[in-house]
Amino acid sequence: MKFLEKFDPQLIIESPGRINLIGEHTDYNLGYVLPTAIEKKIIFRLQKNGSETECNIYSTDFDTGFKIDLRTIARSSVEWENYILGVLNEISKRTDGVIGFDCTLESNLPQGSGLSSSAALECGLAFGLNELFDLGLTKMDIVQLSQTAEHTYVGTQCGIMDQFASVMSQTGHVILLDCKSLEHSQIPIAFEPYQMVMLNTKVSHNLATSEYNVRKQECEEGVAIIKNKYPEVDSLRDATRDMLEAVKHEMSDVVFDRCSFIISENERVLLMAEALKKNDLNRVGALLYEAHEGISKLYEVSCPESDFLVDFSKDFPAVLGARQTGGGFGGCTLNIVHKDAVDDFIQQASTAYKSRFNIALEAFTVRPSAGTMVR
Ligand code: GAF
Repeated sequence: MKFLEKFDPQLIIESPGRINLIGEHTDYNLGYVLPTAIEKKIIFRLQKNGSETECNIYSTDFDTGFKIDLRTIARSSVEWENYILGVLNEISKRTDGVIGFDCTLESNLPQGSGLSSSAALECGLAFGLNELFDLGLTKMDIVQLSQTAEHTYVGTQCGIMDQFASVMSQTGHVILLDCKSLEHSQIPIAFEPYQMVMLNTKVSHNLATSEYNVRKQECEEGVAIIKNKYPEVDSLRDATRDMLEAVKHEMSDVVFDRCSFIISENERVLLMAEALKKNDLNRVGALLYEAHEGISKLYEVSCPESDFLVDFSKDFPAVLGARQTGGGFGGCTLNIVHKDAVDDFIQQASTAYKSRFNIALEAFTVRPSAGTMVR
């Protein structure tokens, strides 16, 4: 792109992906989650370009870019552009401080792998523009406007977890976040002598956005039925298993299963937080397997590839637990593996996966890392 010829970035921002230890699909049900940022990230290089309204965005990985006129921001037919445009649109509702800029993007964060490259893109841009133009946005503003950008420009009615984790994470900790009050605490995790190993199925079934929104609607349907009998219930976070059982006959089996998963998953997040505080790693592992069972059978957001890898890990004694992480329908499984067995585990899982699906598995270890920052 032409601007690269005179590109002299004034600011470099690192914006990480995230894993979620447990608490899947609980965020938009106003429950609890336990995510953290990881070392894999998107790097933004930014400069003011002297223009009032012209912006140039360029992805060095994909050797592609686009121009934006700040006076006419609108949705694009190119999906990734909407993450950028949505953020600019949200920022423009809050301040007119953004003028012409150039931005390059470089990433080692696999896309469509359940590690939230979307939130990394949204939050990194918002964070970078806030620094570059001194917009006065708080970290919470950045989290919330990025989430709204995803709703309005991308079309996924996501919860707040990914953006929160991308911005608020601290090295060596997972965040216990209450998605209703937004109260949160940082819980230290080390897992020694175990490590977190991600196995990337390399599949991203394109049901992800449509089915995600369907799950949200099914949960809302469940809440409406429970609320008829228990008016104090505003979200599945407020519902108990007894309440759900009391109205079971009024809902479809599917809606019952969805609600049942969310109620249990919320409980599991709190149990996981306790297990982490006691460093009870066997319990940590057992909760991961339990969660995956629900993800697969009750919430039905897994896929044959993720199920295969989780089942494979169950036969591997050095693995304490595993589950698919993120929105679902593919992406990565998270595995807690003894450090002495990591190489062997990856090698055997890769061989088994290749022979079953003819796909080369991608595998890497992750550590809880810091949120979006200026480099
Ligand atoms: C996606 C969403 F963006 C998150 O808000 C969350 O719901 C997650 O799926 C499932 O836990 O990453």
